[in-house]
Amino acid sequence: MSTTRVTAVRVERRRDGAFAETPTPRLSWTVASDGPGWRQSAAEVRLDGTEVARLDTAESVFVDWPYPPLVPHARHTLEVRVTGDDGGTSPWSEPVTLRSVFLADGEWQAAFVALAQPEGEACPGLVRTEIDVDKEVASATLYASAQGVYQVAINGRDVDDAVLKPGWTSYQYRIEHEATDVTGLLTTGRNAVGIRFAGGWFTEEYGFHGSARRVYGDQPAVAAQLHIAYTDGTSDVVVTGSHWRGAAAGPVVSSGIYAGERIDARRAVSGWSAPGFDDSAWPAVAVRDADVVPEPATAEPVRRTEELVVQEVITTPSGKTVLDFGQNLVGWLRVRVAGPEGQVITVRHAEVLEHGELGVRPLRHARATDELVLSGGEDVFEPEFTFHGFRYAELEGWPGEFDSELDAASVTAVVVGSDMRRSGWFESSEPLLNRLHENVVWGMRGNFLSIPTDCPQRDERLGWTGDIQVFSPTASTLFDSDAFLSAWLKDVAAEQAASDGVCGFVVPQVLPDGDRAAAAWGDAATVVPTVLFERFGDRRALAEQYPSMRAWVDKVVELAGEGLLWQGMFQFGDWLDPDSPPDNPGQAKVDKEIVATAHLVRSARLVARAARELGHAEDASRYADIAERTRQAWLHEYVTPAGMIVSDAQTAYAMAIAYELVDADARTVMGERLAELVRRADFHIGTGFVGTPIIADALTTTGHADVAGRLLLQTEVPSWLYAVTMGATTVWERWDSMLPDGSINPGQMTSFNHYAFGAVTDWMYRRLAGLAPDAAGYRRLRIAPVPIAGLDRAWARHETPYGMAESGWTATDGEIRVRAVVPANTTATVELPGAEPVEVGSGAHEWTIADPRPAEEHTLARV
Ligand code: RAM
Repeated sequence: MSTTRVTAVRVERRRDGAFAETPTPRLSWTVASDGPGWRQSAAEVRLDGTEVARLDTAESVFVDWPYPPLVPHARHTLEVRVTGDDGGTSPWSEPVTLRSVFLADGEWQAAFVALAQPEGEACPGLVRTEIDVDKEVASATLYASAQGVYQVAINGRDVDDAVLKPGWTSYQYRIEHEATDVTGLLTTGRNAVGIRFAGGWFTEEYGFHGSARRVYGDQPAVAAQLHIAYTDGTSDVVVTGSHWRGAAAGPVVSSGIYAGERIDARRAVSGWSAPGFDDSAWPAVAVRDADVVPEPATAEPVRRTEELVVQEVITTPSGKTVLDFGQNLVGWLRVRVAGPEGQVITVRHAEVLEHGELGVRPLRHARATDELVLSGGEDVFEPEFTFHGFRYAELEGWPGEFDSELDAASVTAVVVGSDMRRSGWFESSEPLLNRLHENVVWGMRGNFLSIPTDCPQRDERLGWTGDIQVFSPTASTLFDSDAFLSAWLKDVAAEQAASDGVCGFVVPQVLPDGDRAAAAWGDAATVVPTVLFERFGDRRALAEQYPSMRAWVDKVVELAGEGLLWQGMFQFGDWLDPDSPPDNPGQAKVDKEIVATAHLVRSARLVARAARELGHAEDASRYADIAERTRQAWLHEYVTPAGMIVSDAQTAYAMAIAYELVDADARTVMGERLAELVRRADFHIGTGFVGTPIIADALTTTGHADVAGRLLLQTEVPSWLYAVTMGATTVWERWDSMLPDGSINPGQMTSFNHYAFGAVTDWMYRRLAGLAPDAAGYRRLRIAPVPIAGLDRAWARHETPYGMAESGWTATDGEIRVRAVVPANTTATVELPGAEPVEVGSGAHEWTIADPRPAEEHTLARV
C-alpha cells in the first residue's frame, strides 16, 4: 500500500505566502509518494472547507484557477488532494490561506505625498496621520507604495520585515504596491499610521565618469491605502492625502543607494508613529500628481536574509581598524555602541583589501559610506535605505580603542536581498569547485536585490540585460526566481514599448545612451522568458512576454536590413574576453559582428518556438524562416566551406555549436577545433560574457567532456577556479579582477561580485551531475551525468516545480555508481555512458556502470 501526500500548495509564483495577484491565480502543488512511478490522474481543490472543484488533470503545476474570479480583499482557505494512476487518493493537504492582493480598477485612491518643506534634495522624512477605530476589526490590509523607499509603522510597529520597499521598477511606467495583512496591528480607539522614507533608487543619480544625473525625481513621495473590514460587514478606507503631516525629521539625515546613509541618533523622534504624538509643528504634506497607478508586487520582497559575525579585526598598515566578515556580501552593518553625544563613527565598505588597506578604487564614485552620530546613550544603528557590497568595513571614530572581542561582538553584517527560496545544491569531491558553487550562490544573493544587477557595490548596480541573459538558467537552478524574473520582465516590456522595441543595455533604463540595441544584451527579452518556461513550466510568462520577444527580434531584423547580417553598429561582443586589455573590455578574439548575427538566429528561433508553444502558427513559421535565412547569411559570411570560422576563437565555435548554427558534420569539425583551441590555450578559459556560459556545453555535446573538465578544474589565471585560489568568496567581473600579485586589476571596471561568469554552474547541474529539464518545468527530467577526470564524485539536488530531484555519481574501482531521485508526477530519460537510454518513473534509482574515463585519467591531479 503506497502512501501519497500533497506536500505543498502554491498560489501563482511566490513561495513566501499564498498571494492572488490576479482574480484567477494559477495553483500548483507537489506530491510525495512512496509508490514508484506515481502519476496523477485527477485532483480536487477545496475552497473554504466546502466548495470542491474536481479537476480531471494530470498536471500539478500552474493549473488554471477552478473557481469564479476572486474579488479584491478576499481571503480563502485552499486544500488539495490528488488521485494517482493507481487509483489511490491522498488525504487533503494542509490548508493554505490565500489573500487577494490586487485592487479593482479605480479602487486605488491614495495620493502620493511628499514633504512640503524638504531640507535639500532627496530628503528623507516622516509622514503620519491618526484614525479612530470604533468597531471590531475583522481584517485590515495595507496597500502602500513609494517613489523612493519606505517602511510603514502602525501604532509604533513596522508592518512587516521587508526592506527597501517597493523596490526598483521602471517608475515612469510601472510601480508596485505591497498588500500587507495588518489586522493584528490595529486596536480599538485611536490608531496612528506613520511612514518613514528616503529617495532610494528614485532620486539616485545614474551615469558614469562624473556625469551622473537624476532620472526620476528630486524628492521621494509615499502613498498608502488602509482597508479595514469590520465584523459588522462595514468597512473603512484610509488614504494618504493633504490631511497627512510630514517633516524632514527622524534619524536618517541623508541617504543614497551609492552614497550611503547618515544616521543621527539624536534626531530619533520618540512616538512619532504612535497615537497621541504632537505633530502640530509638522506642516501638511504636499500632494504630488502621479499618473502611474501602483500595481500589486508579484515577487518576493527584499529582506534581511542572514547575519554574519566579525571574523577578524585588522589593524591596517596605516593604523585603521578594519573588520573582516570572511564573506563578500550585500547589506549593511548593525552597530551597537555607546559613546559621547555627537561623536561620529564613519563606516566605509569595500570588497577587497589592497596593500593591506581598504580597496575602494573599484567603487568609483560610490561613496558607500555610512555615518553614525551617537546620542550619548546606548545606540543601535542600522542603515535602512541604502545597501553596500562588501566583505571589509573600516570604522573610524569609534569611541575609545576598538576592542577586538567586546566591540567586535557588537557589530554584525546584515545580509539583504530578494528573499527567494533556495532550490539548488551541488557538491563534488573537489573543494575548490564546491567553493566556486558557493561563490555563485553568494553572487546571486547579492545581485538579486529587487532587480537583477550587474554588481552591488560601485556607482552602477544596474539591471544590465546581458548579465541576466547569460545567468538566468543558473539563477533558475539555484533559487526559485520565477516570480523575481517575471516581475523584471514587465519592465523590459514597458521599456521596449517606449523605445521602439529595443531592449536596451539596462532595465530599468537610466543611462544616457542605454536604450540602444546590442546583441546578447537585448536578447534577454527572448532568452529570459524562455528560461522561465523551460525551468518553471511558466507558460503565462511566455505568453505575457511574447509581444516583447517578438518586438526585439523585429527590431534587430530591421537593424540588420535586407541581408540579415547585423553589422556596422555598436556592440559589446564577447565582453571581458580574458585577452581583452583592461581598458578595452570589448576587444575580444571573436569579431563582434559574428556574435551579433548569431544572436539574431538564436532569438528568432526562440520566438518561433514560443509561437509554436502558444499556438501562433503563422508566427511560428515566419520566425523559423527568419532564423533559417539569418543562419544561412551567417554561414555564408563567416564560415569557410571546411568549417573554420573567420574568428578562430573559442567563443565563435561555442556559439556555432550551442546555438545550433551548423549541421551535424560541421558541428563535429567545430567541436574538434574548439577542443584544439582550448588545448592550445593550455586549458585556460578564452571566453568572455558570450562564450563562457556555453563553452562547457559545446565541448560536452561534441564529445569533448574531458576538455570541458580540464577547463573547469584549471586553477591558473584565467580560469573559473583561479579566483577561488585567490580567496574569492563571490564570482568576479573579470577573470583577473585581482591579479596574481594581489593588486587590483587596473581597469576602471573591476567588480568582485558579478554573476555572469558563474553561468557555468548550470552546466555543472545539467551535465556534470546530470540533472536537466527535458520538458517544461522538469515534467520530464534528463538524467545524463558526464563523469570527468579529476573528480570522484559530483552530485546535484534541485527543487523542481514538482518537488525535489537529485542526480549524481561516485566513482570507485573502475565503476561509476549513479543515483537519481525523480519527483512524483514526473518521469526521467536516463542516458548513461555506454548504455541505451531508458525511461523511468518517480522514486529513487541507482545504476552501476563501467567507468567510461580512460584509466590514466581517473586520478589526474588538478591541472
Ligand atoms: C559593465 C557592467 C556589466 C556589463 C556592461 C557591458 O558596466 O558591469 O556587467 O553588462 O559593462
